[in-house]
Amino acid sequence: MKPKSFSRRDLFKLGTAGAAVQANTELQAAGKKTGPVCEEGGCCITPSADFYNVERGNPLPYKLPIEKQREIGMVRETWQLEIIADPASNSKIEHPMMRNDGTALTFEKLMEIAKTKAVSYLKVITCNNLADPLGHGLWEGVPLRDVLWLCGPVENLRHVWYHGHHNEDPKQIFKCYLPMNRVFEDPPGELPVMLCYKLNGEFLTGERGGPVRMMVPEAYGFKSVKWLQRIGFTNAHQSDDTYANGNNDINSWLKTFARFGDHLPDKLSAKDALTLHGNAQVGISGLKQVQYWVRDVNAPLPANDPNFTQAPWQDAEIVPFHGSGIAGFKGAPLHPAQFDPVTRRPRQWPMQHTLCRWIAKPVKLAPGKYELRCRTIDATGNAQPMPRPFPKSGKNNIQKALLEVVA
Ligand SMILES: Nc1nc2c(c(=O)[nH]1)N[C@H]1C(S)=C(S)[C@@H](COP(=O)(O)O)O[C@H]1N2
Ligand SMILES: [Mo]
Repeated sequence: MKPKSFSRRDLFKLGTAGAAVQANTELQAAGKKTGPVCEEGGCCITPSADFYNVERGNPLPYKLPIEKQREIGMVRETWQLEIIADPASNSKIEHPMMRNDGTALTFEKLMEIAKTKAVSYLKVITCNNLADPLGHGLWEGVPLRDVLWLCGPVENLRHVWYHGHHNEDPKQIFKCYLPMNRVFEDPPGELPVMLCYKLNGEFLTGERGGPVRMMVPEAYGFKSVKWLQRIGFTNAHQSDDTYANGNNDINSWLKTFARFGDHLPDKLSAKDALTLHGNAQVGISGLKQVQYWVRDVNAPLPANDPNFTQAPWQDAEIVPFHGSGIAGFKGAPLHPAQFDPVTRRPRQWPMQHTLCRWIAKPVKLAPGKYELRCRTIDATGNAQPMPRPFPKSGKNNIQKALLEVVA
């Protein structure tokens, strides 16, 4: 079966009925007006409330009465994080952080650690089951390892698992695993996994996963667990994420792909120029070029070429970074893997794990019907959807939009 592509407009129209059809019933995108918003600079910053939410929970913890939220630790004043050795494993740690003896990590203690350890980085959140990114911004937190070291890890440690608040209902748990090695060491140039408490300079809202959520820079959204409550050291050698149910490739890192922006016309006068534009997600393999292809529907399609590699693609421009997008983040502890500490500008643009803008030169088209497509070429030369076209490791199909040009 061909993977179905959902544009943002489709999502909006489908609402809850469509989400059920899509068999990804946790999708709660309906009711949101915008997704990733692009500013003048080449950097897109999505205001916290404009993200699309992908969330499980009945009731959703951040929608509970404030008294209840206080009781369950959904506000900063009462939030607590437990870090334990998994009782189902033989992991050894010397100083577990527990609620029942008052050693759990509080927000106050986290802020104390943040004074010397805080980092922030740009990152896009994308669900591996959805075609469009959910939002992009500057996230701030403390590297997870700096907190885990305080627990005195000793031996038999192959993974950590973690989960969020889930109404104490095992059926609602949202759980993820990370290899210990990924948490304790970042490959050169890579960003740390972090306990995240801010987005775009503001403390996380409950809707965005606050008081504290996990943030895994190179991973799809499901690894970035919201309403974080408990972490366990385990000697398990396999990951058993909640998302493993549902045939998802839970080890996938972010793919590179282009999408058309909002407000793409489906009808246009031949007198008016068409300016194609959109976002590109920069995955693990980087981004070299964004391209587009305008095809008259009556022109023959290239034969035996499902990824249209032989089509007359044209280059669009990747909008350079101007810095306006992070103008409000003056005090942010920008991570040196992404930002030059002196100039406070990105070391390169576009950057891995982020969203950038692209724009094409205006074109005038004769009356007729057209198919519009866009694609990326990654930094290693692979044209989308290669090298990993498999949808359960993240959707990177080539997007198609229809346009009618009238006289
Ligand atoms: N506790 C919890 N965390 C969660 C989820 C969830 O349902 N519960 N959904 C995950 C999934 S599948 C995605 S794609 C991202 C979406 O993040 P967002 O809602 O901030 O856009 O959150 C992840 N974290
Ligand atoms: Mo997701």
